[in-house]
Amino acid sequence: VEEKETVKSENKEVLIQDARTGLTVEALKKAILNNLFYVQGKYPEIATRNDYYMALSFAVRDRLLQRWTSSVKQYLEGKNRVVSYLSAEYLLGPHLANNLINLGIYKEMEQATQELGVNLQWLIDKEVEPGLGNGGLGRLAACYMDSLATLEVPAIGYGIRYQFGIFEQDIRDGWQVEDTDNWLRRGNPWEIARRELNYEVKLGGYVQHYMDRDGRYRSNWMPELTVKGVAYDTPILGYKVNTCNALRLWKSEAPKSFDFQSFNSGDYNHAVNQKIICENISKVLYPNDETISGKILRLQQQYFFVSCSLQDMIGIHLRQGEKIEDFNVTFAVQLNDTHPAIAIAEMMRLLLDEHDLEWVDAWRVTTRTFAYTNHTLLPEALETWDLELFGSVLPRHLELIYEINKRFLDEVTIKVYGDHQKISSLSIIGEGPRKFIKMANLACVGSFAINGVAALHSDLLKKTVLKDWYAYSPEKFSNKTNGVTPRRWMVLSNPKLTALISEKIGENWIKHLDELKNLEQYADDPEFQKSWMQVKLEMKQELAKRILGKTGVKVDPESMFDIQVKRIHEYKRQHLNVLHLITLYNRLKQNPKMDMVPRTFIFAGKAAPGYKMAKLIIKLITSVGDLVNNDPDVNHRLKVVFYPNYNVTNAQRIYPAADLSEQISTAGKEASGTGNMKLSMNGALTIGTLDGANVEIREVVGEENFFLFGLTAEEVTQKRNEGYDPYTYYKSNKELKLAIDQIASGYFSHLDDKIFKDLVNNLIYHDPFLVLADYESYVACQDKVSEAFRDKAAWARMSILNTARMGKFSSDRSIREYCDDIWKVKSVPVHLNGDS
Ligand code: B1N
Repeated sequence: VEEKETVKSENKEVLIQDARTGLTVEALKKAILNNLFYVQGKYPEIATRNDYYMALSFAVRDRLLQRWTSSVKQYLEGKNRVVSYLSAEYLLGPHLANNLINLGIYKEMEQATQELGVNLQWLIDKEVEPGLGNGGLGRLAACYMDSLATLEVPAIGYGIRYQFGIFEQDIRDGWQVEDTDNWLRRGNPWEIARRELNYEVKLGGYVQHYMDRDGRYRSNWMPELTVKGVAYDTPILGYKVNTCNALRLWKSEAPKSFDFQSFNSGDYNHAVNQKIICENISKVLYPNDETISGKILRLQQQYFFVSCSLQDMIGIHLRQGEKIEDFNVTFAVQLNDTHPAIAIAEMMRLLLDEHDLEWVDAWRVTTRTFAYTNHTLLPEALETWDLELFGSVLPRHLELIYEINKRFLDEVTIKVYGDHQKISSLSIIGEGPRKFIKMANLACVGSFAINGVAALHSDLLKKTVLKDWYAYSPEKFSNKTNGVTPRRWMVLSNPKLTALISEKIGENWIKHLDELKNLEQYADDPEFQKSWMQVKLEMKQELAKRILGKTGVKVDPESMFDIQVKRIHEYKRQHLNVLHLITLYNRLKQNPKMDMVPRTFIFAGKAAPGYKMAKLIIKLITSVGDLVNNDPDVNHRLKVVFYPNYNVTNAQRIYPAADLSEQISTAGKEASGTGNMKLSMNGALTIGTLDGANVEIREVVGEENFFLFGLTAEEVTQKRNEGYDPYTYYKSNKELKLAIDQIASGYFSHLDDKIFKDLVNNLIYHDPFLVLADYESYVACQDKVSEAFRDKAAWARMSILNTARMGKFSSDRSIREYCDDIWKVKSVPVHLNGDS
């Protein structure tokens, strides 16, 4: 199988093909059989589905590695500036199909597997996705890795190789039940363990100070525990380019020395316990989205991966023969929210304590290295650490933060003379009954750039949470509106739409999403409209099948698929959606003969396991569903589905089937949203508030193609300041009152009037997210949506225009902006080794 053959390929860059690199059907078939035999140890007749999946994946991986080694070689030769993306979360989704697409061999592989008597889709569906993230923030990191590689930018993503990712969600008796996500159970063909690439990370203990022979103050951190971080690399290939970057995730282990010391002295228990403590650090992802837990283990996780990553970067930099003072020339390091913000103190520690720089020099390097992205305005998501707890884990960093803060506040005091309020708001250390460390402030002092993730969000940052920072250093601030990769979210998840689009305007749009605008000319073409809606119908039929299989609910693919899929959170207002649903139900009950546009309400999303109200909202959705789905008066005109275990795999199946995209957060609360972009790209129309990136989506698709409702961010603030009273809304709107009274009385819960009590009371007496204030406007807007859905041609036109105008929301555009404005990096085209 190893013999080489020279082939003439369409892709001129591939000159030599063999069973490990060839892209032809023959080469792929050989590779699969080869792997089945030599890697899985099976012959075809006894190979399992998993054996085939593994054999196929290794065949693909070989081809990635060929591009990877070429990329590394190219990068090292050219001494190119490298982007380093630090993120505690990467929500990658399954690799196999995505890699086939980016390699440009999907069709070839389909044929190869078919000739071997197995079905490619069947193998693709076998993959367990790495759920190493909670939601939008983790998924954004994954989209950005795809775009960096596609734009041929030298980059490394750093993070944590959680042994258990985000929990799997099961629905039992209408409630969310969590199950551990043992994603590594059958092995992971997409990673390469780099056992030799490991670093030690200290934790706890105390710091000794002394003066060395040169009269220099020295610090010696005597840790309570030392853990080892081992690198696991996942290749990330760009779309139809040779650039293949690394996602380097750290696994925590016990350093060898520990085992031996205790083992030799006979304390076997101690040795085993130490091992467990060390391994626990990368054991499990914290399942909270937008809330902080303040737990020691989470701080240890953050420091662990940041320290490994910085040590790794410094190693790479020095091995290139560069001076430590020039670190910031080699690397631009992006902090994905404050989760890795400890990097600023760790960089200082490494430069001062390990590389002997003076404070000013170390600070200069540090503040030219880091840039910080803020992802939320929610106060409960702003990370702080109890100072004592912080000092018990990172005693040296606490000293360094004091010093950073002291020098900074000296500067501030001169500038803002006498304004104590300002000084204390800029301080990294918060004062209260207990002192605390403000990670956002650490990130702001230590970074040369600060950005928000949508225009409105960046604007509100400057006016609210980072107001004093903006006044202090306005030059650091900019906006970088989020984007999503069209490779995964269109080409991979919606092949039929992709084919239809490409048939009309060619394939260039996949890399240059702005070219989708060439579709506009077909928006009024009845033939095209028909094909467009036919694809939508087929995707709805497929989803309907899955819904029936997973939930037992039979839905009508001709009905409007009204979709809200995202984490369950009060600010995202899934309960507002439910109130509308109940309202439609009541209208039907009161007038069963009325002519109503049939709707299928589809919800999906996980609730943080400790978030009571979010879990109650899930129970509300399923309870209303149980009643509505089986009411003969409704006669199938309304259906309610809670699609369990929302993740990347399921998202790929849901987006293409959406008619209506629900983006109904309280204005000013959703930093950007990215599901809104994916749904619109797939031809869904949006009903939404002026929040996050909705504002910009509406701007580009046109207000006539977007269903707008609700208070603006400014009106929300104003209403609160005036003393918002939800009860008056409840009392004065009949349909609203009826819906709420029904929930309260147990109408949807077999007359149990206690179960939703907290939810109802919260709504009518507090309503922190102004659900009741927006209800009327929302329902009126939904009525317009229903009317619009009756006119099939007009709807098709709006749907086509939505897709056609979404070019801006490619993550390629976002990454290009980061590269030009913040990182100052250029692309470096990669040639395959052995190629000229
Ligand atoms: O980041 C996404 C945005 O599109 C969303 O609007 C935003 O909600 C999301 C603590 C977070 N912000 N903050 C988080 C996640 C985990 C955690 O432990 C906060 N996620 C977002 C991408 O910009």
